[in-house]
Amino acid sequence: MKTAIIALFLAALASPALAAGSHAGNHDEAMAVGEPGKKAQATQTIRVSMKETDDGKMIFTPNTFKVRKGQTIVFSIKNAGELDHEFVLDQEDEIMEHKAAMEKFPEMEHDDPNAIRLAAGKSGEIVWKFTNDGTFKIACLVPGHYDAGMHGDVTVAKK
Ligand SMILES: [Cu+2]
Repeated sequence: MKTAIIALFLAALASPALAAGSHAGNHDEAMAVGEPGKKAQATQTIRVSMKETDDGKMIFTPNTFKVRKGQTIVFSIKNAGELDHEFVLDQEDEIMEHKAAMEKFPEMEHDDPNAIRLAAGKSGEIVWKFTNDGTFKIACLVPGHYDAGMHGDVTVAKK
């Protein structure tokens, strides 16, 4: 009996370690930044454009956001540039980890509720409920784009 319990315990310990090696490993965990929202509960729509600038930068406009804990926001996102861009919303350490993964595997595809990739001229939206206060980031993780300026800050205030 005791052996069986230890085996279960070891199996439970081993699985997160295995999952940590893959990008898909994070998806089942609750995210600090919040959770997918319901559009009917949204209290605000924020329009965001993504593009390259004439002086070689890549930007989100706007790139600072202030919301309140508990709020559901519709991010209405337009790629007004000429390249593919993505809008990824997450906590900073996840963004940086993901950025490094994208630099190694540029063809990586995502199907995450907190991220959207848009081709030039396309629009899309993310409906997001902010369940924690704190400071989070948005970023485009197409290799090189973050470093060209494609990131922004999301401050979630306590109610
Ligand atoms: Cu980009």
